Amino acid sequence: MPVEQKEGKVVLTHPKGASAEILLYGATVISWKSGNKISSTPVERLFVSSKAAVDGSKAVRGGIPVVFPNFGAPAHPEHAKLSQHGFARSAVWTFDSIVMDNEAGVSVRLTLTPTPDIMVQYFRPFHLAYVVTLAEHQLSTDLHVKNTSQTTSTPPDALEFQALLHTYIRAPTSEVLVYPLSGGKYYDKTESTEEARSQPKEETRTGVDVKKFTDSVYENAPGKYQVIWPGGGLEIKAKNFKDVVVWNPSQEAGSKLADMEEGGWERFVCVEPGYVRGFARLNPGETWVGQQVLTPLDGDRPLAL
Ligand code: TA6
Repeated sequence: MPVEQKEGKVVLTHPKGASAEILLYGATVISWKSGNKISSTPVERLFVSSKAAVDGSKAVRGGIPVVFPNFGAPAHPEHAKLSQHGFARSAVWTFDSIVMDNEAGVSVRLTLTPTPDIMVQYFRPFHLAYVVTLAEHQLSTDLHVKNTSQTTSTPPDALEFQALLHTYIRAPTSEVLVYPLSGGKYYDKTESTEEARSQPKEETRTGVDVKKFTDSVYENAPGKYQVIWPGGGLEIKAKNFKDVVVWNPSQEAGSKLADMEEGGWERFVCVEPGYVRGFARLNPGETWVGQQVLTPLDGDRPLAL
């Protein structure tokens, strides 16, 4: 049964054993089990805290939360009433259709349009579609944002937004390295003052570790990343997500998260493709698509990038 809908989630099963589970709440992927070219046995590739709410009571602490229309605290006047990371990860999406179901893989489409709860905090019309595709050794997640405004005002009713896929990669935090960020410009959100947080830094490390509290926003990042640890790894390819965030709260911040399991900060790194520096802008009728493709690596050495 390649696509099953049950208990508020959609379960995808690949003929060769891979699987994925997507909550309709937040369109959050809460599980992705996959083998790789060396070992066909599917293993869980994402981290979800055992204390995470998966009952729709709050955004999931783990998996792949969908962040839209704002990343972090609202910075755009139109987002003033929104909470951190926007409403998409806390809204109930609609299962729209099965896009593909064959030997190559299985793909489903979820949609979100303004609900009454959204409209009390955000006035703009929009249409989101989230297409999740499971292949034998790959998971793709594509976010389609459309400005559905019908007005012909001058200037046109533009939709300005940020978007990010907040991917929690299951990995040994003390040993994981993220490539290739060297030479990139990033903003360090762990700095104690707003002034320091707003000053760009240059990344000098070949492989970025998260051995300490890390919350770095890399602007205009490469768009292809490798997350490597002894004995494992994951490749992330991103399209139109021009930036990438690397986050691990360590015990310092992780122990303060009510839905973070004890020591959970030692078992993941967030590598989050996003459009978060500045705002993407769509005129009426225009659509933007951000894509993330996750592929388990066969070993723990960075492939030629
Ligand atoms: O993506 C990193 C970040 O923005 C951190 O600053 C931290 O707040 C994290 O997201 C988790 O945010 P959440 O609202 O899910 O607790």
